[in-house]
Amino acid sequence: MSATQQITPELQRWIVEQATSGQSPEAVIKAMQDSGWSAQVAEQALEDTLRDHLAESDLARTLPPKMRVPEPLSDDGSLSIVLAPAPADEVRQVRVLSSLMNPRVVVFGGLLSAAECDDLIALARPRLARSETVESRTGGSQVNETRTSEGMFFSREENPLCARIERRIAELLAWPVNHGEGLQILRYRTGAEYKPHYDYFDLEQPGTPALLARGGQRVASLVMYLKTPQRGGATVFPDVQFNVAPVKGNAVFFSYDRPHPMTRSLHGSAPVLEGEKWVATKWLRERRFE
Ligand code: PD2
Ligand code: ZN
Repeated sequence: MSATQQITPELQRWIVEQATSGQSPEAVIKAMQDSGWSAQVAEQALEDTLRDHLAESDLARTLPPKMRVPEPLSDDGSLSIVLAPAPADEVRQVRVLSSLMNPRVVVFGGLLSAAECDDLIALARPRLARSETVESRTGGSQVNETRTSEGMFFSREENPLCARIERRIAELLAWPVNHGEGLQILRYRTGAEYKPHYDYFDLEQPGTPALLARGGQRVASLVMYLKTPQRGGATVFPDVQFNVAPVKGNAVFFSYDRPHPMTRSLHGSAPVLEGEKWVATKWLRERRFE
């Protein structure tokens, strides 16, 4: 094809416009020939452009619809967010350490105090059990080899510490406390990991409708680090090769506006190589979660 016969985005738009306004392929090719295109190149351009256009619109039809997601308060490029004191809390300056748009990931510094991290661990420790993952085939849960941590769930606002942290998160992310699940605590001993996965519920699985009945989809996750391991244990986003260091008091937020891999929200916990890692995970739902 000569340099004068490049299929530019403008030409592609024009071809799609002609086709969708009812012009026959012959008329489109004739018009292109009249403006200097060879018949063969014009036919090829028409075929390629319409095939790509159809593939895109098929994808748009089969994608689950977009949902509203939480967005960290005033993430306008400022490097810290001042949270007004919620009841029983004090003014808190949370640092924005990193921010990515696609996938949407924000790393916060200083979300929890050292004492809050220690207290959550102390409350959770006696209740730890081998972690289970939500089993979306049935809507129940099961022990899973991809997740070698131990964990427990607090119910929402189960104690004053959980309630205070939940109010802080609600303010930071502008998402109501009652749209969140209770905090999940995980302990990873040396060697433990959580293989890459998505946190949203898979629409293909038969157990998903039962999970969605209680508050709709998960639309965002906040993983808060309660104990820094000596080595390893980063939270990883393999699609964009982005790793977050698990530093006590810090947190990583990520959202997914549809239950689809195109959100690039695949994430996992790299194995802890030395020491122990503890986290608290908060999942946020579309609607009120009861
Ligand atoms: O502990 C983590 O870094 C981690 C990684 C992936 C936690 C979760 N997922 C989770 O709780 O869903
Ligand atoms: Zn996860």
